[in-house]
Amino acid sequence: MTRMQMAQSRGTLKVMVLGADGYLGWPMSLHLSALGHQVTAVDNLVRRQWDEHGGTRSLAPIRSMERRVATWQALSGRYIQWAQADLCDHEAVYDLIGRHRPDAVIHFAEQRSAPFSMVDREHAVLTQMNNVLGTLNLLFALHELAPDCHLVKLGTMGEYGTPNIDIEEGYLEVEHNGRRDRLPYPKQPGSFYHLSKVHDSHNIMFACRIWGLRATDLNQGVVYGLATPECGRHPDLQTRFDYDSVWGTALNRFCAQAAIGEPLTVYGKGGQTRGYLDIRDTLACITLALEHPADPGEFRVFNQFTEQFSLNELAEKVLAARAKLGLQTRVEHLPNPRVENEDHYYNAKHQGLLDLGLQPHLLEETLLEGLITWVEERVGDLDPVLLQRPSVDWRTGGNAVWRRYATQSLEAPGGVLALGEAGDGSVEEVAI
Ligand code: NAD
Ligand code: USQ
Repeated sequence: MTRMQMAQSRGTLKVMVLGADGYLGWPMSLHLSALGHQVTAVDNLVRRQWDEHGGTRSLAPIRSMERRVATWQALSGRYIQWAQADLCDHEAVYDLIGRHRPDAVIHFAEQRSAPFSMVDREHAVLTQMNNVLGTLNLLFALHELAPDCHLVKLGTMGEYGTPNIDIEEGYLEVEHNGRRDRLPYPKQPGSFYHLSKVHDSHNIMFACRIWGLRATDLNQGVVYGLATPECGRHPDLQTRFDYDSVWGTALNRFCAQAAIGEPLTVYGKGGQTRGYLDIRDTLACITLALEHPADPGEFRVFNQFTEQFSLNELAEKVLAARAKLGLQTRVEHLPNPRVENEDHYYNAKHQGLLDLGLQPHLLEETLLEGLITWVEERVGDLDPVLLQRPSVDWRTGGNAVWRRYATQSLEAPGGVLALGEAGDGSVEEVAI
């Protein structure tokens, strides 16, 4: 029996959540803990530094990890082990994997903003080094110390771009000069951030092939919502809500703009179509992937979203929800700061997780009304400048709005920009 089979027969997994201080990693840690799994929550807190660097912040106040974990323990009686460590510090990664020998690792720990990666050379380099090298360190640690561990990696639907054919789940059956093969689906990502995810996918696929690692790559669409059952139990357990043009997704921004009666900032024509899912479905999809692990040597790919919408459709939905609350606003089509198709074919498959049993929560007006009202209640904490104009242009980088808010220094994570120097291998584990 492998360690994974033993863990499955116990019904309790040792799960390490990387990026546990983030929008998705924190609710995921709580959810798995509530299900009775043994959770180690890992983060280097760099996202809090990037917020300081860019003058941005979550509209929901985010407590320290120590306080979040302590509140969860007081409320639920369940213990989450919190560890501060940087994935770019290979000694810290080896130490964590070697000591905990997890049955599964869920990897959220990356720089996840497309605009942030497009500010200038420094931000592009930081993004790709942080994401690609962090994942590479993890792959080597798993190979050497926990080869049966199931790696669940968060990728993104944006890896595919917007091709003029249907998007399959990871692979494409191709016939060429009379021969057939099943090949990785062609990738045409739209930012240096999205490219980092493509590089990760290739590295993970290669590691599965040569070392027999088992991995699930989840090409996730844009996530919305805040209300998970566990986060809703106490204000200390709240996850983040970003609304600025660097970290805030279009839907979050539209809800915040609607809350203060500002026009909704649709970039360009608004035909840009993406996959979307409720945060509760993110938790459900990842739980399903954990319960049905990839086989040794398998690089399994799921497209993780439940519905697709164009920006114009999303804006219409927000306007309708706003009107129901008794106020009007309007759409303003801004010159598009990104280089992307604004009017295109989009049909992405997403059958794999449904086959495993996913029961989607679809985007309803009530959820949008709830989000708009939630922002309205915090309107005093909202910075209207961050809500309006985009601060990064794909052609020219960070603009005057970016420069007005950004501080000069951009701290290199874990010594990663100085390639020869590793971090100090430190893992700070806090016993509560
Ligand atoms: P987030 O920025 O809120 O959280 C990421 C966390 O990872 C942060 O807490 C950060 O401090 C941590 N981190 C980054 N680099 C690290 C490193 N080197 N070592 C240790 N910790 C590190 O992002 P999120 O919205 O929660 O996204 C999580 C993951 O899901 C990302 O990989 C993102 O690409 C992917 N994803 C997110 C969405 C979405 O809509 N939010 C959609 C598709 C995919
Ligand atoms: N957009 C607007 N107005 C705005 C903000 C964005 O029209 O005020 C447009 C963008 O131009 C783009 C679309 O909305 O066409 C989506 O942008 P977004 O900021 O909502 O999302 P994106 O940059 O794609 O990134 C987010 C997450 C990222 C994740 C990705 C999933 O930040 O971590 O990987 O969604 S996906 O889009 O499927 O690749």
